[in-house]
Amino acid sequence: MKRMSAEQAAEIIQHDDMVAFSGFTPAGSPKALPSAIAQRAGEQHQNGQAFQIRLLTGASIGAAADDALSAADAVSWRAPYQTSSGLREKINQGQVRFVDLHLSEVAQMVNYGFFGEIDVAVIEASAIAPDGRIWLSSGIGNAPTWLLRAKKVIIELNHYHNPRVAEFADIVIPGAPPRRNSVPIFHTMDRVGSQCVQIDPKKVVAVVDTELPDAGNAADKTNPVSQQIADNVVTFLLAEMAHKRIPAEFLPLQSGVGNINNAVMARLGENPDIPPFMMYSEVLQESVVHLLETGKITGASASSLTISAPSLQKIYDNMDFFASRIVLRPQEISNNPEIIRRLGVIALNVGLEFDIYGHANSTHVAGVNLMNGIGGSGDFERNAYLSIFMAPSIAKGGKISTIVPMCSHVDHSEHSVKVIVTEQGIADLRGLSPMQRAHTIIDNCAHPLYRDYLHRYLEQAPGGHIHHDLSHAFDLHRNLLETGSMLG
Ligand code: 0RQ
Repeated sequence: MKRMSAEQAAEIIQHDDMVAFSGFTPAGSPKALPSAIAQRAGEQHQNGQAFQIRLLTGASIGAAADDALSAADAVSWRAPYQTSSGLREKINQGQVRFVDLHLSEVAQMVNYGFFGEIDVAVIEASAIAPDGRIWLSSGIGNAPTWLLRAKKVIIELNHYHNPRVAEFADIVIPGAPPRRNSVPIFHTMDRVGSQCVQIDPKKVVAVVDTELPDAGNAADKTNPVSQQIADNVVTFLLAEMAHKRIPAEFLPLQSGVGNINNAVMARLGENPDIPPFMMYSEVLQESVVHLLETGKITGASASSLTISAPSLQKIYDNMDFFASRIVLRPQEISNNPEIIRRLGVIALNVGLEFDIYGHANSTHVAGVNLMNGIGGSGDFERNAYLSIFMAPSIAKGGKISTIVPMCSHVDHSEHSVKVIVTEQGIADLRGLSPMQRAHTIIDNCAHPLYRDYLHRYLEQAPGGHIHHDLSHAFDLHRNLLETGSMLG
């Protein structure tokens, strides 16, 4: 297998190639090739040559990597999720074609050829054997599928990782329809696959040695609003337990990323009335490591360890403790609808806005500008035992209400959103008709600044089963776009 520098390996990649990166969030993503590809694009452009790749990933990659690639105009097409401000700008200017996909579906779509062939996979590995066995690192994502489908494979062999990281991996690839077998995961921590991926070693065209930690995401800040939302979520879950709608041993949790989710995990962790529980999630963030240590979390399944370098080091230093408590799966398994439904996962995600009937917008500000993408939120919320959506009731100091008459873009529909929680309170929508939902959401979740407006809208809106005034449903959004504030 040919050892070479990242710059030499980048020469293998050609204009318009479909390139697929390993990892899920910065965890397990390539560290050296993104900037080498950006540099190659810059050089090619200077020589008057076209050079842009089409880029598939697991979820986000390091924001710096997406920023570098988009700043160099190195990407023409991108899927399925991103969190970089530079790339976001290019997408919203129409310069990069972005396809926003449910993360569980991407591997299957590639297997069926929905996006054509993968020319080159760039995969971070913790180890590689001459016979073509490849061990991954702190994020699995779609790497197993990329390894099997790509015509050529570039391996970033990252010596930073403890080789024992592969003990977390449980790699299984579901078969093809119409006779696809069930994935026999009947308990959060069940292991059903292997620790490595076997490919034809002849496909490995380059091995690039690196020794780099996963790029950290911006540190989450705790704030009183997030804390209040977290308290409301805990109150709701305790009431569900008291009503025996959550069994005494609790149910596995999925938790998204960000301030609010971190606050929820911390509050659940410190509450003595919440029993020890498990996570069946897509990302494990910082707070989970601590809760595994205290025993509050007894096992965690995900696709990546999206944690700081010191926390990852702590895990590597205590592998005997963590190896049986963490399992990392390909994202089509961590986010698999069949398993999420079977295990009765409680899904905790954050949205940008909700309408008075319970539709949720997670992705497009004022219906037009992409924020990040749907990520795995849809995989979980549609199939969860309880889908809980959270948000502050206002954004931008009150210029924006996150409760609006009609969502300007819908990612999650009223048919599957079960509970909405803001710092104002809890709207439990189960069993409520649309008109009951509207009153509950306005009274319990909307900010007092916007409650009268929303009630007035509802009173004046004509309709049948659902009431809407189609000529005024987007007045708040129009005000925002025209004046910078929803109240005008
Ligand atoms: O902007 O930072 O400039 O003030 O949006 O909002 O409240 O900090 O919340 O960081 O948790 O992000 C939905 C984007 C929330 C995220 C979203 C502005 C607000 C702020 C961020 P500023 P907050 P968060 C797990 C599951 C989809 C993917 C997903 C997300 C900024 O949670 O991308 O769930 N979710 N994945 O001021 C205009 C509104 C707004 C608004 C907030 N209504 N209009 N701007 N903001 N509401 C992860 C994976 O899938 C890998």
